[in-house]
Amino acid sequence: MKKRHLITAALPYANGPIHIGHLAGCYLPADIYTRFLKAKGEEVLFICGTDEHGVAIELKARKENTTPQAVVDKYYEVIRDSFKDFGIDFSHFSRTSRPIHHETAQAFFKKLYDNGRFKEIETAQFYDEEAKQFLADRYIVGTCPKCGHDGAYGDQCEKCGSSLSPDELINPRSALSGAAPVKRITKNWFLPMDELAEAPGFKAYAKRVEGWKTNVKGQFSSWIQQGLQPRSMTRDLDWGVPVPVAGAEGKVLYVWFDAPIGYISATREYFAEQGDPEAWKTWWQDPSSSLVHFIGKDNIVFHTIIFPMILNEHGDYNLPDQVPANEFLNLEGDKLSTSRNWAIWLHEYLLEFPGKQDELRYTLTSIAPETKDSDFTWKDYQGRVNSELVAILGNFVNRVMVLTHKYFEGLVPGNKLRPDTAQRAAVMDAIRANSEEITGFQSEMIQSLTDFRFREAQATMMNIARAGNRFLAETEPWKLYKTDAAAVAVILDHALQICAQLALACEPFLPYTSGRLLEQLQWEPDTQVRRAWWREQQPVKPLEAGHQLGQPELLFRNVEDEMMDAQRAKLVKTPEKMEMTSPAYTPLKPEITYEDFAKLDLRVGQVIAAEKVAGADKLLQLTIDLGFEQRTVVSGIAMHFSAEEIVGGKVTLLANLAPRKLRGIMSQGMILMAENKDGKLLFVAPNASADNGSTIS
Ligand code: B3M
Ligand code: ZN
Repeated sequence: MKKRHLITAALPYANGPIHIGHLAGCYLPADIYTRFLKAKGEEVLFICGTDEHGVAIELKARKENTTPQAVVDKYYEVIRDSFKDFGIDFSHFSRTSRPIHHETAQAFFKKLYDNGRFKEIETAQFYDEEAKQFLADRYIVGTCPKCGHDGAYGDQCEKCGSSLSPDELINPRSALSGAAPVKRITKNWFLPMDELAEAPGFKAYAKRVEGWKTNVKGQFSSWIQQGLQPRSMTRDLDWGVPVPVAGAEGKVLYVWFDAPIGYISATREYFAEQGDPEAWKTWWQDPSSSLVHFIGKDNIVFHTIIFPMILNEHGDYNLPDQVPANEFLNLEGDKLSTSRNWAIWLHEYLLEFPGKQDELRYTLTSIAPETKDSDFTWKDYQGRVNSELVAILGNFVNRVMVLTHKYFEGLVPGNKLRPDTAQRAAVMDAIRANSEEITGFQSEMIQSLTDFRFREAQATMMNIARAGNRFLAETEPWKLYKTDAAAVAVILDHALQICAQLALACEPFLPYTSGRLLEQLQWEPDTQVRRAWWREQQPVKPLEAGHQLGQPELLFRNVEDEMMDAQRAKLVKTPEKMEMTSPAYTPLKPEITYEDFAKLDLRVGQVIAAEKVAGADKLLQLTIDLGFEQRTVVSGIAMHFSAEEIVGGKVTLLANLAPRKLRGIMSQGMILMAENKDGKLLFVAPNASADNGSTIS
C-alpha cells in the first residue's frame, strides 16, 4: 500500500442543491473510504469543491434570470452546507471560480501549449447573429430526428434520450434569441487524443485500468477500442477560465479541461492556508502518493481517459491509482431528475428528519449502485431503519447498557471469572466462539473496504451486532443473574467490549451513531486502539473494569407509516404528474387587430433594486431602469423570487399601463411573466445585450 492517499470526489456543478443520488453515487463511498483509511492511521487528504464553469451554470442563470456569478455564489453555499450536515469529512472544499484555480488551470494549459500538445483546428460552429455569440450544443434547440420531439437540445433529446449533435436537429434555432443559427468558422485548441493514447506513460497506465471495477474498465476500453478522436479543449463562451494564449480572446477553457484540475488547485489552496504552500506537490507528484477519484458513471471517460492523458502530457504528475465509479441511483422506480423535482434533496430531508443523517447514510450505502443501477424507496428506507438499525444495532447496544445499569450500576464489570462449574465453562465457550466470529467479521469488513465494496462492508459491520444479539440470546444473562451474578458480569463485560468495537466499526458508515455510542460508553478511543482494531485487526477489549458508563439512550427510533406516506405524497407533486390533471394549455383569448396590439408600449428594463413590500407576502417593490428614466413597479412575484436573486436581471415592462396604487405604493407599469403548468413564474426576459429602454414590438 502507498504511503499517503489523495482522495477526490467529483466536483458538483454549482447549479443546484445536492440530492440522494449524488450522495449515494460518490460522496458517501468517498467519505467511508476516507474515514476507513484515517482510522487505520494512514495519511489521507480528501478534496472536493464546486465546479462553477460550463454551460450548465449559464443555463441555470438564464432560467433564474440572473447572472452566472449569482448562481454559483448561491449554490456553492447550499452544497457546502449539505455536505457538512451529512458528515462528509472533506479536508478541503474549494470552488473553481477562485483565482488560484484560474491560475493553476491556465498554467496547465500553457505548459501543454508550449510543449506543442494542442492542434489548432478551424471548424464551422453554430453562431447566433442576433445574440452575437457562438452557441454551445445545449443552446441549440430543434426537432429530434429520432422521435420528432420539438424542443430537443443540440446534445440530447430529453424525450427519447438519444444523444445528438446539433447538425442532426431538424429546424435548429438558438435558445438565446430563437433565430436560426448560422455556421461560422472559429479556431479552437484540440487535444489529439488518438495520438496521446499511444504515449508510453498512458499505455502503462492503461494496464492499471485492467484491474479496476468492471463498469469502469468496460467504459474505458470501449472508448479506446472505438478509436479516440481529437477533442477541443477550448470553447467560444464568456463564462469560464480565459484561454491564456494570444489569439484566443473571447474563448474559455472547456469545462472538462479545467474542472479536474480543480482537484489540484483545491489541494494547493489547502496547503497554502496551512502555511505550507509547496506541500501539495508531494500529494500530486511523489510516486509514493496514491490518487483515487470517486465519481458517478457519467464522469468515467473524463476521469479515466482525458484527465490522465492531460496529467501524463504535463509530465510531473501521478496518474490515478483507482477510479471506483458507481452507477446511478433511481427514486421509487424512476430516474432522479432535478427539472421534474423527482428527488430527495439533502437540505429538505434534514428539515423533516433532524438528526437522522445516519438513517439515510445507512440506507444509501445498503443499496449503493456499486455494480448496477439501484432504487431508493421510502418503504425500503423504513424497513432498513426499523428492522436493521433499530432491531439489530440499536437493540443490542440498548440491552447491554440497560442490563449493565440494572445489575452493576453502570460500571464495566471486568472479565475475571474462574470456570469452576459446567455452566461457567459453557459461558466461557460462548465468549470464545463469539470472539472468533467477530474477529472473522472484522477482517472481512476491512477487506471489503480495501476493495471498495462498501455495501458488503456495512452489511458485515451489522453482522457484528447480530453476533452480539445471538450471544445474549445464547447466554441469557437475565436468567442467570439469580443463580450466578459473577458469570453475568463476564457476559456483560464481553458484550460491552462488542459495543466498543461496534463504535469503532460503524464510524466510517455511521459517524453520528458512533459518536453517540462513544458518549454512552463514556469512552474516547485513542489512535492506538483504532489502529490496533483497523490496521492490526486485533480483537480489542478497551473498556476497563470499574469504568463508569453513561446513561442508556436509544440510538435509533422506528419510522412510522404516516411519515413515509407523507414523504411519498410529497414526491407526487412533480410537473409531469400535474400535467395529467390540468388542461394541456390555457385556452386562447379572442382575436385582436394589429392596432390593438400597437397600443402596448413594451420596453426592455432592468431591475436595479428590489425589496419586499411590508405586510404583503406576495409583493415585491422593484426599481426598473429604462435608460431614460427609472420606474417603481409593484409585482406579485414575492412567493417565487427573493429580492436579491432578481437584481440585475432584464425584464419586459408594459410601460404605458395606467399607474395604479398597490399597498400605498404607486406602481408605474407591469412586468411580463410566463406561468408554467406547475404554477411556477418565469421572467419573459429580453436578451441580456438589449439596451435598457429599447422598444419591443
Ligand atoms: N461537474 C459533472 C457532474 O457534476 C462535473 C464533475 C466534475 S469532476 C472534475 O456530474
Ligand atoms: Zn427524441
